[in-house]
Amino acid sequence: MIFNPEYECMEPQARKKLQLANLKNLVEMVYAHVPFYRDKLDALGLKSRDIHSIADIEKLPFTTKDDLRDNYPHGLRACPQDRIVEVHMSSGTTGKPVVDEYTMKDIDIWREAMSRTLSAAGCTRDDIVQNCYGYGLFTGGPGAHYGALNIGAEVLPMSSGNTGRQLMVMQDFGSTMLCCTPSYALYMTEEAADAGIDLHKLPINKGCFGAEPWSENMRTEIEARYSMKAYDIYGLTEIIGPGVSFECEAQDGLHVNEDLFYPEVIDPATGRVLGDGEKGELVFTTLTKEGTPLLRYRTRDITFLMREPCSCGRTTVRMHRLFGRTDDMLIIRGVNVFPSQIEQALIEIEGTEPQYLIVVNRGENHLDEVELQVEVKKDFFSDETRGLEGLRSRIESVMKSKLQIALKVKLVEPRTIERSIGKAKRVIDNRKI
Ligand code: DLL
Repeated sequence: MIFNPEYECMEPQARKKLQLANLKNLVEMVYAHVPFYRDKLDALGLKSRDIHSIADIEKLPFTTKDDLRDNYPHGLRACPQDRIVEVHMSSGTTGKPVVDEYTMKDIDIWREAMSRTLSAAGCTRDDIVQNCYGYGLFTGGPGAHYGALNIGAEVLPMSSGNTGRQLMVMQDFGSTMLCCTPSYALYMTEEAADAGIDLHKLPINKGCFGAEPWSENMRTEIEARYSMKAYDIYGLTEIIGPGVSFECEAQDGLHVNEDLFYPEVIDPATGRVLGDGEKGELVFTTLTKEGTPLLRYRTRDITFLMREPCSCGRTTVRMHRLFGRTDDMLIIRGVNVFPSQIEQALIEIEGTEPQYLIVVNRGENHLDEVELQVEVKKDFFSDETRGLEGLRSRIESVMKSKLQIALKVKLVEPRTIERSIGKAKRVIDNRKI
């Protein structure tokens, strides 16, 4: 179902006009209220009157994740604090998270974007939506919640984890739609099999899965194990959360809510804007946001844009499902983990060398498993086993508290991890997705 045909099926020229008007407003607003942007625009000698067409967006400066961190927590806010009604965050390299601050209008934008997203997957007011994205600072839970409420569906705000209870509720309440990470959706099928629950007999028939990379193979598995249609949904905290783009029934690329979030794809090395079909780094400009609006935010996600008409009737540009990221961020069970965070934590632990290797596997239960191999200092290694065991569990608990994920630590002898004269290889990602 198309939630908002007026905007989703808009004639492309009319949409361009709307985007241009909103872009000019945006430039004016950030110039007036965000010193960071005022300085950048002044350095380029740019004002909103210099924007004559949407293509002129190329004149504007990029915003990077580092810019967000440097301006943590409120430096990019474009309105007074008393207009902010909600805040979300996601973790990052230096321990400082990236922050999105929402006004009530921003929440309305998000609700609209997620209503379109869930509707495209077939959600209506008759549905019972089991929302197992995490609720809290993570955007997944609240984003799906707002969208489902707005459609008039019944929401089960489960949050993530407690699989036994998830399965009980799924049976007892007759959930018809599932929202969670794709790896968790698969994990639940294993637990269901162990508990003798036949998912095919349950009313669940569709799901919106995202927040981490997944593949067509994984979609096929999910669809078969639940007897459902599985849709890809994309988003990121900095731009709004989930709902930036979504699949429709054609499942042929993700429709971008481009009246709200203007997409470009650039060459990550040069910053040059690439043409449709050319693979590069995805960049978004928030055209209508008020709390923390962003100009040309570099997502580090890799994809290309498609403008061929879609059989669903929406006229919005589509992005191919993600190919990966330009940086080294790992997404482990939906949580963003940077190798440098691990490095930083290790430096603080006595007895270890800052030499490590992260090995990521997707276990038989479809959940990501991380083994962290850590080199132990020479004098420490000759110590008795009890000391080593203590060190191992200390590292595990430090990592758990810093990264919010559990990983297995394996202590290795000094100088066993391969050295490199160029970039060190810190990650072996064996996940076949
Ligand atoms: O993961 C928002 C979200 C919640 C999206 C629920 C979909 C569903 P962050 O935690 O800020 O926000 O992480 C954003 O996750 O830049 C991508 O690298 C990755 N990502 C998000 N959706 C997908 C997807 C949420 N469908 C980062 N496929 C993004 C692959 C995805 N990667």
